[in-house]
Amino acid sequence: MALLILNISMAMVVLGIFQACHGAVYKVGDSAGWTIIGNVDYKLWSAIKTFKVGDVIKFEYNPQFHNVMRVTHAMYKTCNASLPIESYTTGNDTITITTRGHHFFLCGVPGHCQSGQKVDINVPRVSAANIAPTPSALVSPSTDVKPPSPSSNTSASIAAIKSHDLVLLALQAAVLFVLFGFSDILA
Ligand SMILES: *[C@@H]1O[C@H](CO)[C@@H](O)[C@H](O)[C@H]1NC(C)=O
Ligand SMILES: *[C@@H]1O[C@H](CO)[C@@H](O)[C@H](O)[C@H]1NC(C)=O
Ligand SMILES: CC(=O)N[C@H]1CO[C@H](CO)[C@@H](O)[C@@H]1O
Ligand SMILES: [Cu+2]
Repeated sequence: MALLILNISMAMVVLGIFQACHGAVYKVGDSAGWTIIGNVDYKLWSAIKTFKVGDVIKFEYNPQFHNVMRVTHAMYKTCNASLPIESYTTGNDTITITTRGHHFFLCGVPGHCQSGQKVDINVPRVSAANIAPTPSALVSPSTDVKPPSPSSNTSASIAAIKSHDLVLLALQAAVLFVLFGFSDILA
């Protein structure tokens, strides 16, 4: 019985890690939120993130003073809020990214976009997520590496396998190891 509970809880830990990885929640502006106060650099905020399809973008703000509009690139560039693709006004808006490419958002309150309240959520069209390591790739990493040119292309492809994914796999391996280790002890 204790073993069963242990197995279930371990499975939930693995599942939790998996879900956390495949649908991260990003709060725009972090603790500052969606605002014109404090000159939050939303360009920098998004530039240092690696967004993926399935991620959730969260806008938190006082709906009396701000809103969220998804717009085209041209409207984003010129802060034109006259014909948004989508509008959000709850002050606690969560938007799940379902497609690759750029997703442009701005605040439609006059002057706010011009003050920098706009953000570009970019999911790279060709991303490292496309070449996620498969078990076979991890077991035999050297088979498809060309020996004559180890410099540029090999390092490029290794860098493409995001360390994030490797950490995840290592974590899952560790959890499974603990699971089997405990099973042996209790059995
Ligand atoms: C704003 O965008 C809308 C929709 O694309 C367009 O019809 C309108 O002419 C634009 N206004 C300005 C001032 O650029
Ligand atoms: C926003 O909504 C989520 C649930 O959709 C809730 O858990 C969270 O507390 C809300 N945050 C604020 C600031 O209202
Ligand atoms: C053999 C091979 O794939 N060569 C490629 C190495 O990477 C450069 C660009 O980084 C490509 O131009 C080569 O075709
Ligand atoms: Cu605003």
